[in-house]
Amino acid sequence: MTDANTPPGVAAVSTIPAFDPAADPVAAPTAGVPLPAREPDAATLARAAERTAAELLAPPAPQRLTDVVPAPQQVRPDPTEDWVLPAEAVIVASADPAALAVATHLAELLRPATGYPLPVTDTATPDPADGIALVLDETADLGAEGYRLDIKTNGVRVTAGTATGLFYGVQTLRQLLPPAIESPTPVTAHWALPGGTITDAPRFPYRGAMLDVARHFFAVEDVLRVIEHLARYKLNHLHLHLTDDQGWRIAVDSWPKLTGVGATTEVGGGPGGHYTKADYRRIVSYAAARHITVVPEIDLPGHTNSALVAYPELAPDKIAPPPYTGTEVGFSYVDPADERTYDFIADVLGEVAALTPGPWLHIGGDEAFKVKGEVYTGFVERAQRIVAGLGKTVVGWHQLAPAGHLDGRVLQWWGTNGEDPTTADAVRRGARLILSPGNHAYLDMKYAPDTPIGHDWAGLIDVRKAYDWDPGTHLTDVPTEAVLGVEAPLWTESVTSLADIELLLLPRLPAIAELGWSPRDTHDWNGFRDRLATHGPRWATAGTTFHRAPEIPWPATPTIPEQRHPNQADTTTS
Ligand code: TNX
Repeated sequence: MTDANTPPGVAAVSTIPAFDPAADPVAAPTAGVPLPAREPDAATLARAAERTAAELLAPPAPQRLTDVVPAPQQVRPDPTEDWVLPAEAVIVASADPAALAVATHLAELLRPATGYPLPVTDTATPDPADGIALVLDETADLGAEGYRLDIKTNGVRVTAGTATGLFYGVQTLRQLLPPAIESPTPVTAHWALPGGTITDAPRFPYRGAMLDVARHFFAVEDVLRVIEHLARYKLNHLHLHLTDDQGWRIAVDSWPKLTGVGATTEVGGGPGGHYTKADYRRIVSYAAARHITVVPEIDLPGHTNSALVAYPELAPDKIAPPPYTGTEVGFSYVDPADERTYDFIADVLGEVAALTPGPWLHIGGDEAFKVKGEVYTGFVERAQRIVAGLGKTVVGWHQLAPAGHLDGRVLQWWGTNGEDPTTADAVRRGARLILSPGNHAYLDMKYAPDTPIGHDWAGLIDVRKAYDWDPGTHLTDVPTEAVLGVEAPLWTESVTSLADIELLLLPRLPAIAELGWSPRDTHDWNGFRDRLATHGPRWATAGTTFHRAPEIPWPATPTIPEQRHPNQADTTTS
């Protein structure tokens, strides 16, 4: 593998299989070169050494075209068309700023590990020419997010009707390169791609994950890392739970004490923190560059202790409660009987809407145990109208269901029992659903009793439990057409670092992503398990923490170092 393509300063070879004496023709005569009964002569030894070297240096077989998560709609392998990315490859895109941005993103993904220059250009009619072409073709009939990926001996072509489709084609392409592509520094490898064609498009338009930045605050950089994980698995929404009892995390100019006072706490007594408007814009644009829409949540009328500490006038008794750093829920609420509360909501939602290019505004609505019956529905209906007045589509937890319908409204269902007549009724009145069943999609649930962090109120969720359900049929009396998609929420009462986040996200996030993207007829636990296993070495190479779930046949290679959480004895036992 002393490759002319190897850039100077390249680190050690990472893809040569570990030397195995049992497979060594010198040490094990049956494996290859027959050795004479007595001492081998020099020529025989030289031939054996040559054979060993050739075997070790032979290019490893490329990934299989089918080893993609989420599973594509259609895969047609053609091993006669395998291709190797050359050092001089050029990435050429259609002459369109968004297509060019995807090409630049691809180059940025491939440059660190390959060390190749991978210049990016655009032209009216892109052609692979032993490189990679990203072709926008509105006549391609691939839908708003679909793509076709053709890998042939003369290069790779990704075709899509939109830049979003090209982006997803690029994510697939990335998974088809060897795991070493995830290395942050140059490595020598045979950058082979399996020949054939993939044609792909998602099952559901909404595929998301939620990060609770209120219970514990996470720096912008951590959120950007989470966005990268979403993008890799073709998720297109990041829901940020921005406010809760333990902290208010988004700057609001018209109510400055929300962050001035309300952001200084978090679960366990840590310092908290908040996003300035510039921070939030940075998150939004980083997400947008990865074709991900941010869904901001301001949780109302409950989960508002941090706001009440800052502005006691919003509290029912007009007395500031003490700051809260515990993990109970359901005790706080803004005063639904005071007009000032609705001024507050209009101001806050107005500023958040102005910062948010996406169509959604999430108003929470969960666990407001002390605001009951008509007072609750009346409050929600006013809040829904405020959102509509801002030109946004309202999203709320499914507790919003009994409130009056408002055009386009979306309920996020987090129940654990699919018999939910109240939600089914709201759907009959026009609501659409995002499914986040607590006992399948809640990433804060433990995998197993010994998972060092997380909850278990909705049960344990191992990878199979996360994977084995159907969003299209999960709720009784709710038709598939009412399901906008799926979302995996990560609540962070027990989560304090990026490593914690990743431990709970991986490998379950890809399972939820597959439910959102892949056609139901590809659903197959055994196949998923095998495809998912190929991602272990990728995460390991990228330095990403993940749970070595015992039900996944991770490849037995030394390329997966143990990823251990500091609190964790051993994640491999259940
Ligand atoms: C319920 S799910 C909550 C959150 C907690 C979570 C812990 C939902 C809408 N509300 O306030 O963080 O359980 O799993």
